[in-house]
Amino acid sequence: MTTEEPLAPRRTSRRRPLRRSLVGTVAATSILALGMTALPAVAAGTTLADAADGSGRYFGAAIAAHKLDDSTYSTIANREFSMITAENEMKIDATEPSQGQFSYTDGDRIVSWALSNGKQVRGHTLAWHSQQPGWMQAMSGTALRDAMLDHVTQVATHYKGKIYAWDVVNEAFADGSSGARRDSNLQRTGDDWIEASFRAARAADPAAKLCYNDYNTDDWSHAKTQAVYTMVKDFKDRGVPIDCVGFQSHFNSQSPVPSDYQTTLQSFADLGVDVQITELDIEGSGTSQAQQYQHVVQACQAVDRCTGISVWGVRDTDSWRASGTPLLFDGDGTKNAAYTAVLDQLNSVTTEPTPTPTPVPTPTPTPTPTPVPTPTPTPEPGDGCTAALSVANSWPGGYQASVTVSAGPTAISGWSVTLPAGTTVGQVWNGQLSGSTVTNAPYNATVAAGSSTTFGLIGAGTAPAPSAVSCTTG
Ligand code: 9MR
Repeated sequence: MTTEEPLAPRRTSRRRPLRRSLVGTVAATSILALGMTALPAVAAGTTLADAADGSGRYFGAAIAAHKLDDSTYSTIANREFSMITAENEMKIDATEPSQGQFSYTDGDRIVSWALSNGKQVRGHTLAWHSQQPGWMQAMSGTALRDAMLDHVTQVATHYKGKIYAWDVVNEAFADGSSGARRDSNLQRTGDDWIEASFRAARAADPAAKLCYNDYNTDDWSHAKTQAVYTMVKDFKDRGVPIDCVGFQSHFNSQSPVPSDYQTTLQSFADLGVDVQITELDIEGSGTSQAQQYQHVVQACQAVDRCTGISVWGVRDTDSWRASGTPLLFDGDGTKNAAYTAVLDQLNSVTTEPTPTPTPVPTPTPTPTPTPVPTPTPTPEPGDGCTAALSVANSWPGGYQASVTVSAGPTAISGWSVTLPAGTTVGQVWNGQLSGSTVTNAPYNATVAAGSSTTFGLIGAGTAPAPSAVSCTTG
């Protein structure tokens, strides 16, 4: 057990690039100078966030706003975690206590604490049968559907640009063997309430990853897992905007980590979505708990699109299941055996840096030729980018399409796509609509030479032909 000490805020984590310091850089450079190909050793991460960052993943936790004043709590949270989820503060009852009156004080506190300490934020959650305010619980039908979509739009807009991923819809499937949707007031507004929520979230914050999040979906053989899989596959097939699936992963002796957990994560990832472990806790203690934690981390590491793991609280005493001591820190803030197992497992997998080509030693220094400046090619009007439209889904009176914007042989730093005259567009994501022109969003202006980016739209009437859209740069 180690006593906790405050450390400086850690850096923001990003997927894939290795951010940890390299041990013995000087020695490694000497080896390369001698023409050998040994890679520099990577320093082991000493915190969960740094250790996870070694393979480009995040390690996060659920945080309660009122506990940030507890210095033991906030010191551990700041030091160990790179992704923050508000445990309750961004739920529907917290953010819209009266219809149309939004309250963001506690959610904002968590988001600004996270961002000012160099962390990212998972938003939890926009549409859920539980923790609804009284006014919403009393609603049904079209009024409820409208209120739900307004809630999704308002909250996602408020936090726009600050959220790594949203749990757009939480826990929409029934437990047991039915494979059915969970009955709820939201479900009774129509089966399409989930996709409608995702579309509204995409329109409000196009840069956030949009996740479906649930529990008891860890065992690949369970009906609930299969039902969620079928829905995600259908969404991908039909172009419903979904980017990730969250596995809450609350485990105990009645519901242990399943042996096919990795198969589950991989199967979802193979649908073309990221997977994330979003609310991990495992009741128990000592070696048995440590081994189960290690198994979970290992399963995530084995799946390339498993982008991160969050535990549901900081210390055992902070947990919604405190009596089961399910977390990585004891009540007094000391690390437990599971902590060490997780840290060691995270450190066992790193994304190696790309080896630098072995330099050939040259005994006599050769004068360096004066570099001849390469003129920057000026793109000709119209040849800097091309655009093609593809219909993902259509229905009587409308359609959903994606438009791929491709750069030619020169990188572009801004683009505009003109839709044919008469096109009526209701919604655009990953782009900004003005009249019949869609220009890049701030985050997808740059497209490398030969690469492409995509935006989406929902239109009325009949979709334009694939080549009826044109692209200009700038
Ligand atoms: O940890 C949360 C607890 O403080 C709340 O009382 C509870 C109310 O529903 O929600 C807990 O968090 C839940 C999460 O939002 C969704 N998955 C299950 C979590 C544990 O119940």
